[in-house]
Amino acid sequence: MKMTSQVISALADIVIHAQDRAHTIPKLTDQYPQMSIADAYAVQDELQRRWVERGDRVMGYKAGLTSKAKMQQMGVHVPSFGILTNAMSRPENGVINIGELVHPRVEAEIAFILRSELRGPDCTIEQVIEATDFIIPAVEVIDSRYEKFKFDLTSVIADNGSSSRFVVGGRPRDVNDLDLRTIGVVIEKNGEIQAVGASAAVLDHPANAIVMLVQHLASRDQVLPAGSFVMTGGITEAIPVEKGDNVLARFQEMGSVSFRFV
Ligand code: OOG
Ligand code: MG
Repeated sequence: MKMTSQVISALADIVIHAQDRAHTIPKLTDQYPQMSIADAYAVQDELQRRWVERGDRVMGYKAGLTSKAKMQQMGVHVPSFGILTNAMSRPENGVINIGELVHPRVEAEIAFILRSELRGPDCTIEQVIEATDFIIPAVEVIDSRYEKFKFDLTSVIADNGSSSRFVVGGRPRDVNDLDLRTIGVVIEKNGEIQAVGASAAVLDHPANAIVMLVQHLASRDQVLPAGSFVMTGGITEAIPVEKGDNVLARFQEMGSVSFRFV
């Protein structure tokens, strides 16, 4: 049975409170085992409504759980999608206040900026490439609000895919100038290598994450608007961070992204 709008709204209250005050909550499916994926995306809609109401701007979307490393790390084997707002964005070479977060982890991702709209259940990778204005390196800071960073697909979707912060850096590149399957990435913490990977880890080609996102939006009668910023998912497993950590992600032929936790 579909959850009522009252229940969806109550769940959005719980999630937004945990996100804003940086505290953990039990998995929503502990209390609502019947919650469906559609219900979880309805909670996201409600989160978005509240963010816009308080003046935040939607910048685009994130795909998550799109690489085997991430799926294995989290024990969830289906990609999820979430909403990104300007309030989550932090400048390159800046600082992120760890006191505002629960148990953050960092992920190196390739982000796409779209020049034109994408729509429909039949969206192809060629259409994604055609619609892309440029790609740029990004580091996502994920921060599940669930205890011990443990969840199921439904719960993580309702928590907006663990989104908390993201930092864009490096240099923008034309999609036609690079082989998007072989972009190497190295994640360092305090000068020590934590993980290495190549972009094919994301669904063979990171643009496939956008194909899946467009299909997902089509199933909800939505489109991916022109100008959208989309993060395609962590290439390697996510790296836990602590106060004082310096994060540096180096992307082959795309420059690097760095910042510090204070
Ligand atoms: C879910 C979000 C995953 C990614 O890039 O795979 C994600 C999580 O692991 O908390 O953002
Ligand atoms: Mg991510």
